[in-house]
Amino acid sequence: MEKMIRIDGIVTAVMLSPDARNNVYTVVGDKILNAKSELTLDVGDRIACGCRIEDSRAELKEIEVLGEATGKEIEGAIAKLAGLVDTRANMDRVIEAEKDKPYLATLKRMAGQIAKAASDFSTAYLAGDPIVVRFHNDGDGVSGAVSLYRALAKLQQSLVIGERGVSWVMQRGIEYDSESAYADIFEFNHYNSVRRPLVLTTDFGTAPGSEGAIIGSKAKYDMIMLDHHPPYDSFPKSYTMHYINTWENGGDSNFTAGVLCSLFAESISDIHTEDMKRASLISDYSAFADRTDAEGQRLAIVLDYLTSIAGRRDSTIDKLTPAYVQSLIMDKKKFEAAFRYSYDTLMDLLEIGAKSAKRYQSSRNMAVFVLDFEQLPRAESGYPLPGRYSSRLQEKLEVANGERTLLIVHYGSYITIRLSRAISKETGLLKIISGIVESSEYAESGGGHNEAASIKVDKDNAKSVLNLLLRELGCLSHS
Ligand SMILES: [Mn+2]
Repeated sequence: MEKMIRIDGIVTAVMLSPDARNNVYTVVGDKILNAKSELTLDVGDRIACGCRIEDSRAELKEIEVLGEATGKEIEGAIAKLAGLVDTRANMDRVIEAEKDKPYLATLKRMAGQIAKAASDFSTAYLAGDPIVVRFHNDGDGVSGAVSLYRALAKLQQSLVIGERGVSWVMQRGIEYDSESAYADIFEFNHYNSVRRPLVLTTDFGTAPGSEGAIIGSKAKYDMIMLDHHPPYDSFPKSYTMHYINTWENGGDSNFTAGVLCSLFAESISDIHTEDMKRASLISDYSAFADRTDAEGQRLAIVLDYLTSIAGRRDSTIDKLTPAYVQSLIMDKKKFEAAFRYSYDTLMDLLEIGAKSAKRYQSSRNMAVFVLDFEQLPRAESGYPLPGRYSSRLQEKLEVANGERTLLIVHYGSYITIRLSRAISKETGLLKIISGIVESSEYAESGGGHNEAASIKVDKDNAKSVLNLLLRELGCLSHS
């Protein structure tokens, strides 16, 4: 269906194309549209024109350039956009809907901050500001991204004519490092806009390795960071536009980034995100997770699988986007196939792992298991990744051997350790690890938390560090 509308407005952004005829302009006036143009326009132009709309495509016609918009006129147009999405009212609705959740108190403390950040984000979306969204490459990271994708799709549908682009990037690793910043600046070079570009991160970034890039961002673009990893005093959050962390609001890591980003998304649009919240809690081993929720378990396994294989050699998924995940969820047959493959692979490998792990008796009255991850038969796809596999295997071993169970998995230059909450305090894993890193020349670094941590070792001398660790855990000989 083709139709023609009239619009008077300001060109607030342009997504540049090698062929200028394919540039996409964002025009903000009594309507908001993203359209190609038969004339090359400049950001800040005030125009009156027609717009031909066909399906999701739009093109500006019969353009009259009325002059350059003043700073005041631009400000006025942007202020109007900010009034279109009432994130505070949406947040009130969210709080009501979440009133039985165990994390309600933390949510209430963050509500104002989330609503403000969501308002700035939706305004940026409507104004055509260049946007990059980076999500951590696990079930928790991608679930938040899917919720945000749903919120933007709804915003687009109700307020915007012609689609605008958002760049979605799956982040390997926990740092917003200089490589990420460089890629974002490169992406922003494809745009001109009256306002600053924006980067949103979810489920990573609170780390010393992010500091340089975050401080550097201040001169060029804005950042919104959503995280649930423990913050520390010298973290340069004042360089971001919004830094929202559950730990700073009476919560901890059990309040997942997937839940946080879903709440953020719901304060932009009235959408359903319950499935994503539940999957994120399960996938991140949150104490708030309902592990009897079969649908949530299935989704968590598939999200974990997709984020494990995407972008790897021989992978069928080159670049994982929330649009892809959403379409997979909607396609029952394809979802079932992905679930079957990932579930069967995982169960087989857990079975083998549980059988081949060596069991040690410890003087600390616990069962200690050691597994060489590289002994497992594994697919080229790289699924499952060793860290997440270790968490799953620990769960399985706890079921069979009780809560006083500890698991060590080693592969290449890493030794990773998992243990139950029941014995984490008395074990003091982080203290043991820092002692080892100090005393052994083969242990390079270590960290994590008291239920899950790892040591980076010299690959050729991993055995020596492993033996040191076993001795610290009170294991002398294996039974
Ligand atoms: Mn997480």
